[in-house]
Amino acid sequence: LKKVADDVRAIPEEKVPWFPKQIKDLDRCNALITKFDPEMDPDHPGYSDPEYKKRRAFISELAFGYKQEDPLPTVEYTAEETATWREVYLKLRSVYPSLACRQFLEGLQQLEAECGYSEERIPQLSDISAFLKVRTGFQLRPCTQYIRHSSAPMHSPEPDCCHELLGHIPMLADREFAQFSQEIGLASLGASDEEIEKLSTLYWFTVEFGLCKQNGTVKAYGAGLLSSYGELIYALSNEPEYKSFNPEETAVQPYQDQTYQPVYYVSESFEDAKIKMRRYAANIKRPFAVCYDPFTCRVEVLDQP
Ligand code: NLE
Ligand code: FE2
Repeated sequence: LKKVADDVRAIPEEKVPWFPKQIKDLDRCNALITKFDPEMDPDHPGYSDPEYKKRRAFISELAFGYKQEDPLPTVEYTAEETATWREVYLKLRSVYPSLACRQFLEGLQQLEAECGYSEERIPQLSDISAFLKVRTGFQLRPCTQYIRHSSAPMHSPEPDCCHELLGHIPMLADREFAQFSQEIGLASLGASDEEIEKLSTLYWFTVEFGLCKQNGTVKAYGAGLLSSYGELIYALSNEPEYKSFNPEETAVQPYQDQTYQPVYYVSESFEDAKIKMRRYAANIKRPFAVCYDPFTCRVEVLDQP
């Protein structure tokens, strides 16, 4: 606490709300609730399966109690869970070469070669975290380690291990994309609720459901597409509407989180998306600026005249 206080001394206190400045501070940000919890949502595929709900609750507890100094939890998956993973993996794997962007395919190939990714077993977080750390500097904290209900392998209303491990991880092995994600995160620190709402919409239409052009064809890079066979096929069919990515407009587009999106945003390239996002973030009004210091792995708060 003393250290945090030292850092903000130069800036009047009321100007800087609390936000995490180092990884350990994320221990205070664990109280995440997902909207599509099977206990509350009658449309959740696991809603009337008490065994499933018990298992899901047990696995999600591992993440709630996690502290930075703890080892990443390992889950012993059951034969039924592994069978769901296999089905999801094989189905998606068969369409990735034609529908996923180049960066995703490269990341997945490396994960298969070096990190034990395969249809045979669900990879564990500690192996993946070590893999990512040397590539892009990203590290994992426990996320949703439970798996979707076996009755609906091609689309889940909530994130699960298929979504995290197949949707997000291969992309986070790409430097340009990892930097793009970091831009959004830094922009959100200490921003107003209204700005955060816009940033989460931007995150939704890029990191989760983004499309990009590659060699004249549209490909998927969003994790919510790359972990859902159903939506991946739909997003790249001629049914949905496409708009070109433009942060000011994208930030206020209403979105769908229960089923497939009616509209997707297409970026010219990651480079282009990153430049546009950086410009957008620079225009967000905050009475201070933030900067990530890679030597201390801390976010520094700078006074802004
Ligand atoms: N619909 C996605 C899937 O089936 O993997 C999960 C969405 C997470 C935002
Ligand atoms: Fe996600």
